[in-house]
Amino acid sequence: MRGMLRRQALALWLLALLAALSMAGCGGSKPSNEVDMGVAAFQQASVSVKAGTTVHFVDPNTGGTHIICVGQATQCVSQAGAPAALNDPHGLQFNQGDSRDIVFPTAGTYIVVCIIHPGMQVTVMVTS
Ligand SMILES: [Cu+2]
Repeated sequence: MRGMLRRQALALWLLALLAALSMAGCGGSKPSNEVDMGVAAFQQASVSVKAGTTVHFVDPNTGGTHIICVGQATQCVSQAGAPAALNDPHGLQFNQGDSRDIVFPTAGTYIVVCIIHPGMQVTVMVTS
């Protein structure tokens, strides 16, 4: 009887430890394919995804209006292999609260800029 109680206590302790570990693993951290927009800056400098998978662009309710595209500085410059939505010369507008999953079909390195906010850019590295 004593031994059984001890085993149960040990099992409970292990369960608690596992729960704590799994919560630590996702304690507020974002998915690795997520790019967040602040008021005037991307919150990540770079993101890496596999070709054919999505980058999750999020403009939170506390963000701002952004117009993003593949480009340089505050200009859209189309690039072979970039997603069509981001190769648009007018860019893709995000308003506060918007989020979009954009598929990057082709391996390469793409600089995504915001044409409203100078210096707002994120490097998307797409691996094969
Ligand atoms: Cu912006």
